[in-house]
Amino acid sequence: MSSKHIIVDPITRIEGHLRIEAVIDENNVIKDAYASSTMFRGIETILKGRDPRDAGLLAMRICGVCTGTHYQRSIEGVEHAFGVKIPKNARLVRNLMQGALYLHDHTVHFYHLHGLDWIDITSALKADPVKASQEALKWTDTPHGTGVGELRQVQERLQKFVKQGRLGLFANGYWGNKHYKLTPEQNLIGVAHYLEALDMQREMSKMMAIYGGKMPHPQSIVVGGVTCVQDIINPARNEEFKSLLRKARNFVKNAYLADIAMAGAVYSDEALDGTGGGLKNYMAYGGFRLDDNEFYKAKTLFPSGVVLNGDLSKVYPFDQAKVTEDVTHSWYDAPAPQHPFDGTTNPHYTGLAKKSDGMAYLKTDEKYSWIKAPVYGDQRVEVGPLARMVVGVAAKDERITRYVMGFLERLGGLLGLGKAAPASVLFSTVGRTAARAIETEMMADVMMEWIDELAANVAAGDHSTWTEFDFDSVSKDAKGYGLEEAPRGALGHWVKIKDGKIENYQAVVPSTWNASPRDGKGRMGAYEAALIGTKVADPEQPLEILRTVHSFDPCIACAVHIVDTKGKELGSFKVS
Ligand code: NFE
Ligand code: MG
Repeated sequence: MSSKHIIVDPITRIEGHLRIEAVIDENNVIKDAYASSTMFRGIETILKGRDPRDAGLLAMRICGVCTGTHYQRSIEGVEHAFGVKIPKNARLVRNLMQGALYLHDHTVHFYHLHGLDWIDITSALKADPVKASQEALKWTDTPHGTGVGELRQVQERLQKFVKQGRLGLFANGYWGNKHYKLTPEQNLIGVAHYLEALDMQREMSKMMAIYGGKMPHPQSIVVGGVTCVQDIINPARNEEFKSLLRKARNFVKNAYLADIAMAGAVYSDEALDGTGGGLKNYMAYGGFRLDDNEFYKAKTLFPSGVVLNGDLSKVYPFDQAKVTEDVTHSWYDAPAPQHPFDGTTNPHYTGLAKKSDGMAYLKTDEKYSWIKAPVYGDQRVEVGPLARMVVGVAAKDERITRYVMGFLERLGGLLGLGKAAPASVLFSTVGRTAARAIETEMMADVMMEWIDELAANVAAGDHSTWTEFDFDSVSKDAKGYGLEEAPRGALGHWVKIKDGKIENYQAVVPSTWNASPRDGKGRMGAYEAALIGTKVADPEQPLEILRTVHSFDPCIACAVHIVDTKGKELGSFKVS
């Protein structure tokens, strides 16, 4: 049987350096796939020996994309270790900041990182703006920025690029690939929203900056609470946040979600046949505390849990003790899979192998990635928005079920099924992308409740923002973890403190779970598994690989937490 290798390196429109090697058969169907991070960092190592109160400031530098999320997790790990309970205002503000991150990150992801895997930019030139404006009304009653004049302007802007012979920010796409299915009018709507989203993400950033002082890398969270006191007790600041939230929410509902319904309906065959489904094991650490109960006893917006083999009738409780990292196929040395409290980061790079064709290939039987392979119990799992929605539905969470069912009913209607689309459509690349939009809408709605709750709490006279924490009076030996749901999925920081200093520190991050290589038992990571069985229309333009990998929203800086100081060659795209 003949087989060909498709190497995509680097994958673009992601954060960091990721290489995918896929093997396709004579029908261009992917039979095997390997995901490799080609960059190394080392922040967990830097944290050793530090004062635990400083951990957040260092750990935040793991990533500026899911900005502030490592900062919060790190501080919560230390709070957990010392049993520090934060005031209600601090909890709400942390949720609002993290919620603003979701709005920002998911919007940027869909339009600027992933959208062009579905939207054919140049096809939009052929659209009739009048028809496109009517088309937009099919997907929402109150479309965003799709008046005839507005669409005509977008088309003119695009035309200018093309006439100059350079596509600028749209250069190097696989335009015209036959796996693009939207009509020119639908593509024009997508392009219009792509441009709008550039403005919108600025407004979403401002939301984070109101309570965070700046964005990226907010500065207002400390062990015990938050420092943005004036922004909390001043009703004008809360109102400013709310007014930005209203704007963001409108965009999410009338552009993002509408476009997802449109793309979901047009690409529904790829959802119905489960393209890109992959592992079908889903895990959430759970997150966004809804009350002030003790650590990990609070009710959370996203329940924690594990769903196996896409079986929504059962949800297994999540237990952090069952998390380990395996480095059999990762460029590290460790004697056995390790729980993060005892995890090590000892790099051992063994390189790629040059073959007779002169190309370098991953040594897939040995070590081939800077990402470790996390394992839950004895399972490889996927994390992220889809995992949160799946676990939420399986756990019968009322709110999540309502949003997910609302979307499936709408999709069923659009497809003329006469009933809701089956939940199994979620177990696909399209489903993963839809789940992210569904949770963005839910987040925008629930943030409206939180901002009102915050304003009401302050108005009732509670101005508390920080729980005094006297480091001198606590035991100097402690350990704790900060577990949450970052935009890309389950994120945990584990900290062990000895004699008042950090003795060990490990982060197990969403993209570590999803982008990981094989584990010691040869079982694939989530990206790898999701690529298997996908047909590539044109191996010279591996659009389908981008689609599935992008649907996870890779962030390799997060996944590895290390910097390439050697300037290693990242290779080039090659089909052989
Ligand atoms: Ni660098 Fe991150 C998120 C975290 S990814 S983007 O979301 O944590 O794994
Ligand atoms: Mg780690």
